[in-house]
Amino acid sequence: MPRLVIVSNRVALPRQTSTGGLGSAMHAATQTEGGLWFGWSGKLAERSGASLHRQRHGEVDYVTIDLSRADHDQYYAGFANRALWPLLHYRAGLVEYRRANMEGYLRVNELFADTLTPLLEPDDIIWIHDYHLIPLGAMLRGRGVANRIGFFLHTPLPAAGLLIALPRHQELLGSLASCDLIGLHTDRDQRALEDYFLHEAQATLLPDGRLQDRAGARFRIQAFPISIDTRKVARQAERAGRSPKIQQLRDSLGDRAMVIGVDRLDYSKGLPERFKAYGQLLDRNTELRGQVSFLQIAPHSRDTVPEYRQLRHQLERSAGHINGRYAEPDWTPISYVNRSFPHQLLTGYYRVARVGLVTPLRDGMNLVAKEYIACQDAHDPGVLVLSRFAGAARELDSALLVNPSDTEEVTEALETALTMSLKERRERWQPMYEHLCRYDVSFWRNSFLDTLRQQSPATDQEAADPAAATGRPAAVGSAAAPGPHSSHSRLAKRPVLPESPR
Ligand code: ADQ
Repeated sequence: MPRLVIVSNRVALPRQTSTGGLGSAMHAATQTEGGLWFGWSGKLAERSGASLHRQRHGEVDYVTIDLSRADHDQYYAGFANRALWPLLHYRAGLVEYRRANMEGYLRVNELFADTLTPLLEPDDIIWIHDYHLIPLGAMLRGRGVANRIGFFLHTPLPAAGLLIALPRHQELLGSLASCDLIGLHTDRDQRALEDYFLHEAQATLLPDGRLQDRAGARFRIQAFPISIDTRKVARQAERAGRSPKIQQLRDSLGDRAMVIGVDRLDYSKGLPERFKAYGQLLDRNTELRGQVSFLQIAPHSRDTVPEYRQLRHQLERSAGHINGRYAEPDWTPISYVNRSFPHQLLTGYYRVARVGLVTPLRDGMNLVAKEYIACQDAHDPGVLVLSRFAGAARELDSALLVNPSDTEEVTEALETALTMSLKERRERWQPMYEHLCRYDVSFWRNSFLDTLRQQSPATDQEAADPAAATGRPAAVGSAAAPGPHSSHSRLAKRPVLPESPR
């Protein structure tokens, strides 16, 4: 079995409390597959990549490098999080593009490619993750890596009309063509990327559904909705539900219904709008005062980015305002907690909550929505209120679907959820739970990797002239190996991205 090599900005070490969707999902994925996981250590050092940190846990080797302050600021905080993240979440107004940041982004991707290449074996399957590492596949090809390369984008992908606002977009997004397979969460994202390649990058559609760019590189774009380890999460929730901590929470709630929100603190998650909708609920439905408690868990993320600090202050003010206005000596309307929790405990909170409130303005998928469904008690399930603009809404369609910007609609959905009959709650929950049991994280991982393995580098016709048709260079460490993998690549010869100053 070929080794799986995962590459992502951050590496989620086992036993670390991960508060990110990618970490949660990949953690579940590596547990069965094993392999190598490479990325940034999350630490800063005098010089980027000066040493490799290696750890082995079970079947997985974790290899990380540190970054210098300048690289961190330009690659991570600057370009990835202040240009790409807002753009990919349809927030063109928040995009801050600086040339130096893009150079830093390319420089760190080059460093990842330089560091990873000697660690690769000829049969490895490489799976690159997320917007931090868009050009990495092309940079690996440029170093002679001929292995299968897959890329998965964890964010949404907006329409081409928005993507072209990014300076040098063709260079950046066009470099994805060096990967054999590009995965996105939904068919809408898939269509948007295909449309971008066909209309902005002069790619052509091949009869087998793949695309071919102007340099002859062939690649497939396909939707693979990410998911969770549904049955495991359900078991955790059942156990957690019986734990003393959760029992304590139930006791403190008494007859009150709990509404729960769990998100990284991020402007894409629609938290100000969510707080507003909850405030409106208490304002207009006086009977619910004292009868409902809202627990919003939102650990800080990306604190070095000013927009995130502003959001933090805005939410502190808003929660303070709601509590100041409606609280009673024996009732706090909103508990706003900025901490991470062990996942097991979190599943217990989901199980206790009568309503899961998941209202991002845009979200690639949103695993919290799926976790909330997995954690419910089949005899007495809660209700999911879910944004139409989360990828998860395309699967969890018996949730109460809302437009998060229409705070009145969210308020109404909350009222409906809090008063919904047991019969309707069960009818809505059951099909969503069954869907998630079938399409879980293993299904996601297997379907992506199976599709990647099937991406034949050469069709019969290509086999006659593999170098021209596939754009594949020789496999790393197997220069003498015959077959399609030993052909030379145009992508390898032609620098896909300009050399960035180091
Ligand atoms: P995120 O934006 O991080 O993920 P999400 O998909 O909801 O969002 O995943 C969050 C994960 O972190 C969940 O597993 C949740 O349980 C966990 N988590 C959140 N807060 C926590 C806390 N306080 N303590 C412990 N755990 C916490 C990105 C994209 C999403 C996409 C995922 C996966 O933005 O759209 O669904 O990647 O692709």
